[in-house]
Amino acid sequence: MKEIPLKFQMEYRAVSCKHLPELQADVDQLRAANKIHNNEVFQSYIADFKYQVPEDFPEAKFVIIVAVSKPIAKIQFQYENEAHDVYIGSPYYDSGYTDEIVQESLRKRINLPSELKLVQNLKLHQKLLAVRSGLGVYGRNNLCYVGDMGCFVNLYAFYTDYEGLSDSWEEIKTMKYCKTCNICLNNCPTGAIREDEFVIDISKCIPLYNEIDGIFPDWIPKIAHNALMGCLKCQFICPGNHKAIKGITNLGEMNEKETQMILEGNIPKENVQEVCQKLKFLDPEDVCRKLKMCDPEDFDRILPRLSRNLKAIILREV
Ligand code: B12
Ligand code: SF4
Ligand code: SF4
Repeated sequence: MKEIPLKFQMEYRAVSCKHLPELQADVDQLRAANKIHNNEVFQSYIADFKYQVPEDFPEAKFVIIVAVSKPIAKIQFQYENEAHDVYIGSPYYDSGYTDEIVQESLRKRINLPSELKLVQNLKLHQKLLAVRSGLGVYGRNNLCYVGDMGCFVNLYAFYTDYEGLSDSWEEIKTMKYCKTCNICLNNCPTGAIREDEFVIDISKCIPLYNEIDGIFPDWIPKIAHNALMGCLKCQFICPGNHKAIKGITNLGEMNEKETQMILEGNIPKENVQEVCQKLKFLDPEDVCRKLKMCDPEDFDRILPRLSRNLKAIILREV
């Protein structure tokens, strides 16, 4: 049986399915108050999320929310005799464990009898579930913080028909540091984090634009771009991450030639495998984060995005 490597921390909570209507009510209230932005891309990610017992698994009794530590990564690009440390947000690179491994590890942790099921569900607002279960708390940047792992975690949700779990249910909580802290608000380069409203303005949130193809909107300041994919400005400096930030994964170095190839968006076939391997890049097409490492065969599809994002960081060209 495969297990999550020991260097990663894993925590979980179980929520009885009887709370699903309450979870859905949390989201419905937010929607009714017009706090869920109607940005098309954002809506395409969350439109079919629903807290309800899955139709094809009516025996489900609990939904288990799991957090597994996932440090951010750093890769050094050599360009015109200068070294540029470029960071990659935690969802976008392969750290060595897969959904299947998380699932198997969870089975073992909860001693799931072999005749019972554990079914992953990607169509849930996972942070809310994590916070409601008491596994984590919200930060002002709207991320979910789980103990010493900070917000550098992958979240996973699984339904199970196992009844031998205890129901964990809490009020929605904010991280205690946030009471007296404004750091992320002041450091967000686009003003997505707001003074007077807890829910961030996701239409201003950089990952919404740099995860996908396209030209960056010109209201994003040139100096805002800070990660090969995603954005780390509200996470790097957050006191809630002071322990987790020490565990950055070092992905090594891209030499001058490789950097140039990525900037030009043109990698000869014979180099693709190696570049792909070094970047350990996950397929961002799957926004629900199936954590499938980008296939070298498919790298052509991702390359324009990487090239655009790297140019924005190293050359400040957008
Ligand atoms: C859509 C999406 C995005 C969108 C929108 C982000 C967003 N804030 O919604 C974009 C592309 C911008 C994005 C960016 C990122 N994402 Co994202 N994303 C998702 C996805 C698919 C859905 C999120 C969602 O449901 N949003 C809807 C909003 C409404 O939900 P919410 O933020 O929980 O909102 C709740 C609170 O606002 C609360 N609330 C309302 N009022 C109040 C008031 C108070 C006082 C309190 C305490 C709470 C509260 O109620 C809301 C729900 O009812 C999830 C995966 C999943 N299936 O859940 C990953 C996920 C949230 N993303 C993740 C990550 C890591 C990121 C990035 C950090 C990646 C990066 N490095 O760039 C950034 C962070 C941006 C940010 N500051 O939020 C992780 C988060 C891990 C964590 N520790 O929280 C997830 C869970 C993926 C995963 N499985 O690991 N993401
Ligand atoms: S930077 Fe400060 S306000 Fe923002 S999430 Fe972290 S502790 Fe909270
Ligand atoms: S991810 Fe970047 S743009 Fe989005 S809220 Fe955080 S700092 Fe702002």
